[in-house]
Amino acid sequence: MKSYQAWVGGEWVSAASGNIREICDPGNGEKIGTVPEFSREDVVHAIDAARNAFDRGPWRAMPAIEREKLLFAVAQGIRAQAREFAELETRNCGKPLAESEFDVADAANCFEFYAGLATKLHGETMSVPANSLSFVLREPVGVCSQIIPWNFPLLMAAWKLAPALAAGNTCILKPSELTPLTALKLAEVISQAGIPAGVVNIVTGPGPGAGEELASNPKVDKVAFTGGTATGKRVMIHAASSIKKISLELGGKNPNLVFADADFESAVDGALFGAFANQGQVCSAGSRLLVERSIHKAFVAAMLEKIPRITLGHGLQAGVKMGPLISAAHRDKVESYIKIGQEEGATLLCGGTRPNGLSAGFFLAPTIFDDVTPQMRIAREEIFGPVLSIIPFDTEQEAIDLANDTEYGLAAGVWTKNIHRALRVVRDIRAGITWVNTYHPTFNEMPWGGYKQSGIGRELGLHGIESYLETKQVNINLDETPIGWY
Ligand code: TXE
Repeated sequence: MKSYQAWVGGEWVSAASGNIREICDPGNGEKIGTVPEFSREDVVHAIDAARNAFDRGPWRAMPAIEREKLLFAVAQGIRAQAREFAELETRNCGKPLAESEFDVADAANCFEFYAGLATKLHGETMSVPANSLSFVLREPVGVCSQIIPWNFPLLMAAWKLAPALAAGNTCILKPSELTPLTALKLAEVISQAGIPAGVVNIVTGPGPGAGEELASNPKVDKVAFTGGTATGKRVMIHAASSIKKISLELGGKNPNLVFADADFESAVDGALFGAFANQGQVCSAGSRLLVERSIHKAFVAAMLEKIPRITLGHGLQAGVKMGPLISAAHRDKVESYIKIGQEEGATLLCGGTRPNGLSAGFFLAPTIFDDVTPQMRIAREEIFGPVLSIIPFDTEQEAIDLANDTEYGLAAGVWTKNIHRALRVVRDIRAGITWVNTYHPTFNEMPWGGYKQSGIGRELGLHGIESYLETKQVNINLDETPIGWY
């Protein structure tokens, strides 16, 4: 069992108290490492290091092309150890190795995308009414707190750090207390790449305490948060105390709409993958399946036929398609929703139970509820596990209304061969990410984020760097005569 340290001010450090937290492999319950359990005071040191690196360090003033080279070196460092990163990710968060491999490659791509963007940031100039030369400068926001969840530990670290660093900010990143290991390994890569001390700080500790300090400390200029909507609301309240810039990527109860004219086989695959990838622990999971009534029964039957192919097991085992949930407590929460669904009168078609022979890990069989009505809690609340709720519909308008009948607005999928219908539905759905005849692919080039209570702002793409940039107007008087006002 490896004992990890946090990365602060260019040094590996422990908590001042010496407190540690044991990190567990959710696939078998084994302890796989320890990390420091930071207090608020420990976090303050990391914030001071980031503040100092921003105010007095070389990063902000460094030519963009030098920052670009360093970020490319981070991407190369990730690729050079892709196998180690993927295995560590699977051991820490449970997802099948193939999914971790995909995430690791995507994390490297994310650093490359923003490395390239570092040299393309630019201001603008406008013609103004006075005799003045006026232009706009884009500058880094400053010190950024970045708080991320446990479902995509390395990828979320990349989504947060890469744009912030490209823009010239300094960062304090806190991974989830459950999944800190790949973020700490990333700190090794970042230091080897030559990013100056204090520019990136990786702290480990609990949300209440360490996380709250990051969200509230007045020396922090911006908070970027990904996690549950309830926690996001608390982060907003903390950030309000010093009017920090905020960006939030929160939960979803995402509709996946299947019309009778869809390609049947592709839609069945898409419905299952949308719901069960990463054990359903995905903010954009297609957890509400809306199916046109004329194909509803046949569609459900085809899905059930494929369920046995979702092999459960430890993510490092060959052939495994579904790993464990992140923790015993989270599985309890997901199971409580299965009970709620049964009590509400939905029909449990499959799953709902823990699989045989895997009792050491936090496994739960893929679960499908049919005959779900829009008022049921399993149709409205984010369950964040392998639980799919199916709701039939009769008309296109009804499908759109059902899709929008949610406090969330993160993602939505549409399956149809009718291009007119696809575009109408995409236009009318209130969500930040939409898919037509596919579900889940995301690109570093494209903006990611939600409408309504799914968040504020966008990550990724050209939009993703916006929230890491300040905008300054500069007005230069070209007229040498005094103003003579008084
Ligand atoms: O996440 P939290 P939890 C949803 C999902 C899940 C629920 C709760 O429905 O069941 O949230 O999961 C830090 N101040 N999502 O409790 O609390 C915490 O340490 C500052 C959706 O595991 O959102 C971690 O680093 N920070 C989601 C991060 O917030 C705080 C992904 C996320 O934890 C804090 C995960 C506080 N008071 C869960 N409390 C998505 N949208 O992808 C916690 N944290």
